[in-house]
Amino acid sequence: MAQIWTQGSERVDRTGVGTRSVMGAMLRFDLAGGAMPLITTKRVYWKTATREMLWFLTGETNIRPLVLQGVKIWNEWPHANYVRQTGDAIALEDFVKRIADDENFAERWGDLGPVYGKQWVDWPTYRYRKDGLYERGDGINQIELLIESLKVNPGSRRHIIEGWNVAELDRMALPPCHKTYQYHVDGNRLNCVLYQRSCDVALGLPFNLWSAALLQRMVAQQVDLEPGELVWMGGDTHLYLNHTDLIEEQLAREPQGHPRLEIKRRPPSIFDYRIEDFEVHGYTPHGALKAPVAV
Ligand code: UFP
Repeated sequence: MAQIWTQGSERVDRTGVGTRSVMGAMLRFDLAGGAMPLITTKRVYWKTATREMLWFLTGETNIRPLVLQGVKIWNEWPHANYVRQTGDAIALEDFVKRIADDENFAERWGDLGPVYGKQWVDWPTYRYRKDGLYERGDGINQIELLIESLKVNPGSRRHIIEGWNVAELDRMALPPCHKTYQYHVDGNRLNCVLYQRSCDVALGLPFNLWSAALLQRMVAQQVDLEPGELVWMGGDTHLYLNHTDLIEEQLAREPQGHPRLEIKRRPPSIFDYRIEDFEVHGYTPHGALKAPVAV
């Protein structure tokens, strides 16, 4: 954060807010002993990030299940889309309440398009017919294939989950940021490299790090390996110019404590985890810091 804030180049970005940004960044974390990259210089709502990860794994792309759990992180996008398309300047809170109360409304306006969940567990395929036209084939469950390939062929260099489905980017509310996960078996340890093409370091990164480590822990548990190293790699790694207060406050704070994640049971499959399965010990962060998300 300090490096980007002092040395990053200022650029105009899609949202019009403006950022300071560096291209190409790396962070490494050893997850041995339950250690987690859970930021302590502000409170990170790890349960919210965990609920989002479990939602990805269901293949769901509608915000309604998140809204019903009180998770707000995706609300801005369908709201902005609704306002743009209908011209109805409904307040965000009222929009979200309608998503919760009205299933039909949610179906029409709560979907984010084929984002992470869809691509991870149901990547679309096409079958060409004799007449030259094509029809939908069965979707590909990348997560299931990953678990299988880690078990059957641990030495492979092809253990990848990919979110960047080029053909469907234009239908996604937001093209995937944490787009590529690659796993690597080293003895009894499971390592992971995450490539994130675009990173809002103040608001996005704390979530993205937690979630990547969480997924790595779940995958490791399912294939009977110990969690190893998480290597995070960023493309456009930036701080928004309207996050100044948060950034300066956070940079003035000292990290404190060593949070650990306990997974309390071993569910029968990667798709069977529940929020109650996760407990964090030793998390004593500084207070929460708020800043506006650039939509
Ligand atoms: N962003 C993240 N992490 C995420 C996510 C979004 O940092 O998991 F979904 C940020 C990065 C960027 C913006 O600031 O959201 C996406 O904008 P763009 O698509 O223009 O890169």
